[in-house]
Amino acid sequence: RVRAEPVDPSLCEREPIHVPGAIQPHAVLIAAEIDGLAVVACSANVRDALDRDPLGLPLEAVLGADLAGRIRASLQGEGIDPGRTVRERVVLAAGLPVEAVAHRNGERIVVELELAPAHPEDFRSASQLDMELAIGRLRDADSLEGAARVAARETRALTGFDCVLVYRFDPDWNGAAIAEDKDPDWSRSLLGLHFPASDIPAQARALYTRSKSRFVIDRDYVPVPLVATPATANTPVDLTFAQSRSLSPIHLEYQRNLGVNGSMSVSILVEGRLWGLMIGHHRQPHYVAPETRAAATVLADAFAMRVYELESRRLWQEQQAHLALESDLVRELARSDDFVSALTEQAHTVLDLFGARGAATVSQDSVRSLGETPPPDAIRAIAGWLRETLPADQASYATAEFPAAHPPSAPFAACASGLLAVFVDPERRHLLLWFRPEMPSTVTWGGDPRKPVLAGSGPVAVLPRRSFERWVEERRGISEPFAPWQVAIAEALAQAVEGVVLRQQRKITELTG
Ligand code: BLA
Repeated sequence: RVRAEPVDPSLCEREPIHVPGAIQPHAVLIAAEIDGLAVVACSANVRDALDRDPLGLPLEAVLGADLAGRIRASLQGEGIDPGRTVRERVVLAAGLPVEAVAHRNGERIVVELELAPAHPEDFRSASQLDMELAIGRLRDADSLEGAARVAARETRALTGFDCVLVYRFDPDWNGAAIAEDKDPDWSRSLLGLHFPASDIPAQARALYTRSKSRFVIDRDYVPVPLVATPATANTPVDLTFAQSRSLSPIHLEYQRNLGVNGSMSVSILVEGRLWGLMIGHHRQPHYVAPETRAAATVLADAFAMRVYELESRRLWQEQQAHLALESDLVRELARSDDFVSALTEQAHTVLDLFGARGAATVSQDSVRSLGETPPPDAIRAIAGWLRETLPADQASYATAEFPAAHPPSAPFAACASGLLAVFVDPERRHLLLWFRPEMPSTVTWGGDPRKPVLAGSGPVAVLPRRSFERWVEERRGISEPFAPWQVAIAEALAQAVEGVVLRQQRKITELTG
């Protein structure tokens, strides 16, 4: 039934997960027009919560004048942010207590009525004190790793999942589980494993940047379709912000393969960018009460702020240290006629910059190198290649995969997988180079990342891979990347060097002329 060859992963990105046309069965959903508040769509299970068919009726008639009035007051009008919500516990005409959550999305108001489950797991919801303590512990954590461990532990204590992971995206949207807190009885561990970008495709990441959490109570639920009035049947209800949105069947299959039933993912947004996810896994169906779900997103937010603090502090310290080094070198340059000796023979040298393990200066054809670098001939060849290939208006070059860019340098991958180079003068006679070694990099993936997708038959056209066996990839010829601020410092230093070169030239002209 399943063909085993890989299928174009962009298939995954085409699934319109914001308009699945269905919700999870623990809720009832009603969508109304923003203007008249007439109900234009509802989930097929409305009778679980309401005593009448709401299609075509005004929201007042369905939810009562009080609740409809409050929804009108908060969500109607200009300039309301999409996703803004009104949340209330109400008793509907049918006599059932429900949690009502209404939000605005474009020209519609979406109301979700959540019924308490018949047999909720006995899980106490978080008190304010619990939250204060948890946030305090996050604040006390002094490293990113430490804060991630605290976040996983506190989120698990709060939500009761068998396992909570902190999942961090890399710049290419692959990700890794950087912290894990789990039930010791569950032998499976995903800590440290990497997963390819296609496991969480682009449209899902975009949705998770706008809407912060997803909870699945029971993976094997039967989705409840939405039904619409004939007039609106062609404009599907956008469920981007709906808590009961039915998740992609491909992803539910993925969770089946992972041995996960009840689940959660809460967005970790740092400076508006999706930095990672707080992922919850349960081997059984798992109900998390609405207020606890809200508390979990507050914790994820607190963690995100701590991440921002720790990362900015680390970056600031690193940059300060570099600026101090740079000004030492510039001071040496200012009192020198020979930029090579100013940069390579004093107390501080170019090798102290950028965590490089090798550095070199090229002045005309003469090479001076420090630390672990390719031999002088190879450096001359690199300089020649840079002179030829860099566009005239580009003074600097940085890569973390130099052997791929310049195959003749492949034999030197051990010391020169990363290269940062900057020209000193417009004529490109002189340049400065920094080398970074190959990362000692075996990446352990949770499954073979080259085979993410299988073509399926039946209702699901593509299927996620089925194996999460550790799959070790050896990466060759890749270094830690150079950061843009490091390139900027290299360029500034090259400008100071240009001053020395010009001074030197003037002296030579004076002497000879
Ligand atoms: C969504 N994929 C997701 C989500 C996670 C992952 C966390 C968020 C949804 C949720 O709340 O559960 C992936 N889960 C992981 C990873 C770990 C984990 C990496 O526990 C590791 C610790 N997925 C595939 C392939 C496709 C795919 C091949 O593997 C496409 C063909 C699709 N994943 C996919 C889609 C979604 C998704 C479409 C969106 C689900 C939704 O929100 O509707």
